Amino acid sequence: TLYPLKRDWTWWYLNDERSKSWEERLKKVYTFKSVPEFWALYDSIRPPSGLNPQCDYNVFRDGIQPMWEVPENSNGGRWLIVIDRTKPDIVDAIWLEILMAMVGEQFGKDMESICGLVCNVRAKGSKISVWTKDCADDDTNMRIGVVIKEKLMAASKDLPKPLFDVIRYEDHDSCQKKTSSVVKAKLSLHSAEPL
Ligand code: M7G
Repeated sequence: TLYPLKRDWTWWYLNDERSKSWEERLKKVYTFKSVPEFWALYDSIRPPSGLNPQCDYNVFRDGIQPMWEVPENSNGGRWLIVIDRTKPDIVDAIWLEILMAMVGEQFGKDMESICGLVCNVRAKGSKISVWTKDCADDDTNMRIGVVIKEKLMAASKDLPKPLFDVIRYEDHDSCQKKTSSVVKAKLSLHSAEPL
């Protein structure tokens, strides 16, 4: 294979079929193992902005299912970016930037702690998140967050405003038990603060 990736990644799609359970809505799309395979897939499917509300994309390390229940995620958490409902276009830019960073191994030794990337397309404002294995490992999660911030700041340099205001880390456990839409963040990084 030309330009193999260091690891294989699986792209998943969650459809918007209301009559089905969450698990039934989740489908594997394709496992890519090289740079050309990644771009062939990326170019042949809709960007997040083209999906119906309630759909998700997930790109996870091959072998890790994109759900809370599996051992790789059950003690994990996520770096979450909430996208302003009035700026749906920037979802595609943020998605591609973080996707390329992840598939391109930009997180160094912390790649081992990354499970995958999620985009939740929602009418109230879409969300993009990087799932990591251990929600208690603040040092690793902070380093991962700093790389996400650096990539998004670099991608924002010719824009009037940064692509994000804040990214927050929250554990999956609190997201599942949430009673409101607010979950207390363990860590946060702001675009307005120096790197
Ligand atoms: P969401 O899609 O993370 O956020 O969760 P949203 O509120 O912005 O739509 C919505 C619902 O999808 C949850 O309340 C669960 O019913 C289901 N769901 C989401 N995730 C990530 C999982 C998962 O990992 N496992 C299971 N079993 N259900 C999930």
